[in-house]
Amino acid sequence: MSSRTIEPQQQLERILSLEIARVTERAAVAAARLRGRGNEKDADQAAVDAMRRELNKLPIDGTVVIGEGERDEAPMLFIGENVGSKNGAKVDIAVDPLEGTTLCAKNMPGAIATMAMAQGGTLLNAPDVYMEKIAIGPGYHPGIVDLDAPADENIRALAKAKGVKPEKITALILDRPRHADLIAAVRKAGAAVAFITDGDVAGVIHAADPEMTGIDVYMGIGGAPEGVLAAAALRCIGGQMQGRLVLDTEEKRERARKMGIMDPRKKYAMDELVRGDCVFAATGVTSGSLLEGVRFKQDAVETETVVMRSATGTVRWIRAEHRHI
Ligand code: VTB
Repeated sequence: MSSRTIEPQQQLERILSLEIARVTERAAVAAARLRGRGNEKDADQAAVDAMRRELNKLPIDGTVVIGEGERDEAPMLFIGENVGSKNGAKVDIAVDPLEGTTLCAKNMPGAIATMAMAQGGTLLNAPDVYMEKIAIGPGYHPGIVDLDAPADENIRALAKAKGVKPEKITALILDRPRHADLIAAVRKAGAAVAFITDGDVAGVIHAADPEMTGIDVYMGIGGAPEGVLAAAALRCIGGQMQGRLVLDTEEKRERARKMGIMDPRKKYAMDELVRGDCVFAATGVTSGSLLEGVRFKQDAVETETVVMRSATGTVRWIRAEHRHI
């Protein structure tokens, strides 16, 4: 570990990288109280309320660029909402207070509370539409997989770069009917498919550590907000990702235009989804392969959080015991 000189501008971000853990912890605990109740809306609302309360305590002048929806349909943490104490650095905020509302409502593995923060104006302002995504972990030459290449070609290229047969490659894909052709192509190329029912922020993160997770590549169409959050995480831990918004109606293209997206077919590289240094945090709501869920004990509540920082690539796993929550 080398000693580094820390620029004043990085100092705040450095401190905030631990502060944001508190934000996702609070959201996770609030959502976890409603695990397994079959009520996605209430669990989401609880997470949103808790996250917003905590965010407003941070010494930042924050703008929500990825949030709960566009202003008129989301009462809180809407896109454009100003958060924080307002006397601090101008930052962009991406939030998903409860990523995997269904997972939480059904008490299934993998629900998380997550957020990312970056310098003002550096996170893609994406509307809540779908995004085509492909992501792989670190250690590969840039561009060895491409969103526009056929899936079988990507699998073969990845296998070759890894020095293995395609049979040794596993692609993680959201289990949706829209992915039938993709799944067939991946399998035809010889690779295996692992499914998730929800939660593709964690899905993309899995691709960054194939030795641990057995996942080599994340492929398919998920939410655009989740895409920006995943890109923030990947920017911290290393890897490659591309995304393209699915703007298949004039109404969606118009919404995107209002957010400054003029080319509806643009393929975004990871560093266009997140254009500068960022911090990312996620806390488990239900236990999954990335994080343990919230544990309610007799006199304490336990959480597990991962916090990442792109400036240094530091990844911290924080196991917290909360006694007054
Ligand atoms: C994915 C998944 C999310 O939305 O982004 C998915 O990661 C995409 O939407 O957890 P569909 O469910 O319509 O396929 C979520 O499931 C959140 O709603």
